[in-house]
Amino acid sequence: MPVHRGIIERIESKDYYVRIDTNESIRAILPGKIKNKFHLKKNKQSQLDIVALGDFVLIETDEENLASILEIEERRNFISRKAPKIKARGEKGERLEQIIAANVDFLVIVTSLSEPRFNNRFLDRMLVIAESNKIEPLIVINKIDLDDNEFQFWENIYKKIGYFVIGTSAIKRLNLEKLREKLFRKRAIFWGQSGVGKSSLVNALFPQLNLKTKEISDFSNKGTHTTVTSSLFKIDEFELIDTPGVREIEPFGLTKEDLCHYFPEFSEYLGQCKYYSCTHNHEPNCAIRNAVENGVISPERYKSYLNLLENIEDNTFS
Ligand SMILES: Nc1nc2c(ncn2[C@@H]2O[C@H](COP(=O)(O)OP(=O)(O)OP(=O)(O)O)[C@@H](O)[C@H]2O)c(=O)[nH]1
Ligand SMILES: [Mg+2]
Ligand SMILES: [Zn+2]
Repeated sequence: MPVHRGIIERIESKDYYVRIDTNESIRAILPGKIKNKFHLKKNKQSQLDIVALGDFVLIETDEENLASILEIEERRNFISRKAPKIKARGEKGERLEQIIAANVDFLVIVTSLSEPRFNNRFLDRMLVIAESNKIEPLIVINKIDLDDNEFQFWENIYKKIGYFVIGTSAIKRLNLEKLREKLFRKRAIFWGQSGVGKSSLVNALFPQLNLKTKEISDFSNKGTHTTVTSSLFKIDEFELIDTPGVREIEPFGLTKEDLCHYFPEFSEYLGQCKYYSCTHNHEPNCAIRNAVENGVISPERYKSYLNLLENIEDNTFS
């Protein structure tokens, strides 16, 4: 039986679409015995998905050209979040870890200034996910053709921290070449709220994909997601993942102690607080709070930190 190595480019309920070296896409299933083996071997019960988009797998095809997954390779990295509240929970009712994609070079966080409004809490949560998984984030602020009043303000905040920030318009085709250059020979996942223009950007970069985007006049469709399944596309030397819009975003497995390490601009002040176990929330002589008061750390970023910290204290993390 022929065995191939490939990458998972799409998952539709129990069907796994695997792209092999010849660029052919093969539909495969995940046999029960592999599922069990993987659970036992890797103790991954806390994860919702055994096989995720971007995973490298070995598949075997039989005479009828039915394929099954034989092996799942170790992930180089992955993007995950706490599974949405409606999804399956673990044995103790805890929210499981949902893997969005594995083995990526960039997390492209797509935002817009209006329609929908810029949401920096949301962006900061995605940045924390990128930092905690050691994946480089790129911040895209799309729809600059509509409104660029606040653009400079946010660009300054994130550029100062050292992040790559780019303002784009998928419709007016602004700054697309600069973004494309950055993505050359990389595997990048586009992630963000619904309607910010993820699919429009992917289309604008690679018109041959012709992905479905929201109709401008489609008011009946308000609040629903246009993209419903994540897909990995390979075009020449680019690999892009388009994903459905995210409604809520909670990083998985964060601890109070670790959180401050995922705000890069905090790093030079860590260890300088009066109390060794400072949470940088209320304690006197806190180096982080001082830096906020002195205008070195952005108050907006600090608010995002507190907002996440509070979530962890609520014990909503598992
Ligand atoms: N003015 C303007 N409109 C844009 C731009 N990019 C996208 N849009 C519009 O925004 C709407 C949403 O775009 P989509 O690409 O479907 O958004 P999405 O992020 O893929 O949404 P989901 O698939 O639901 O997550 C569409 O009506 C687009 O035409 C832009 O740069 N400027
Ligand atoms: Mg979309
Ligand atoms: Zn402190």
